[in-house]
Amino acid sequence: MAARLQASLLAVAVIAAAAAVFATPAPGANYTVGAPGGSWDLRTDLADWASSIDFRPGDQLVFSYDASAHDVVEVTREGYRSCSAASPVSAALRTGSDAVELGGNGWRYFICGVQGHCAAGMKLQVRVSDAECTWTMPPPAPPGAPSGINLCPGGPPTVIMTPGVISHGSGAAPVSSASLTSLLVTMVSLCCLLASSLSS
Ligand SMILES: [Cu+2]
Repeated sequence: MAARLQASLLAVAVIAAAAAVFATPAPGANYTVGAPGGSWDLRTDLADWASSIDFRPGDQLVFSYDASAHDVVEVTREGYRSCSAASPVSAALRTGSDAVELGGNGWRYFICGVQGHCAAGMKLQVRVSDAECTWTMPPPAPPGAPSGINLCPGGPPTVIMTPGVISHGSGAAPVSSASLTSLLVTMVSLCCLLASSLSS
């Protein structure tokens, strides 16, 4: 009986693990800046948008915007902080549909070069990392309490709050389906360990 329970738990774990693999964006994922709720414009909270995505090397940013109103300039960290396009990393993009490859690990910085737009919030910084994150799971927590900690090398720990709210240090963003799946896999794995220790 215990062995049968163990087998079915194992099956669930395998299915959950497979789901996690498919939920993880493949290398070379395309992300349209600000989508789906916003765009490369003056209204979208671009910092909030970027914080909801784990950018990987080989991913692509697509800036889709009104070319008569905006442009895209990749700048240095200093250019980003001072909203200056005077020393760009590369020539300004102006087609209204510009794709930018995200190469290796590190930070990339983009601003709108139109006077005043960067200062008004039209700026984007993204962290590109292939680092795998480590999940730690404390004992079951009551609703509203931390239910897990996501540790990524080079980044601050992300505390997962029940019932499914993710907190990135200061701001908060919805937990992604991939993160939820990771949680599920961890929980199922714990169940399997428990079942095997009970049956032995
Ligand atoms: Cu602009």
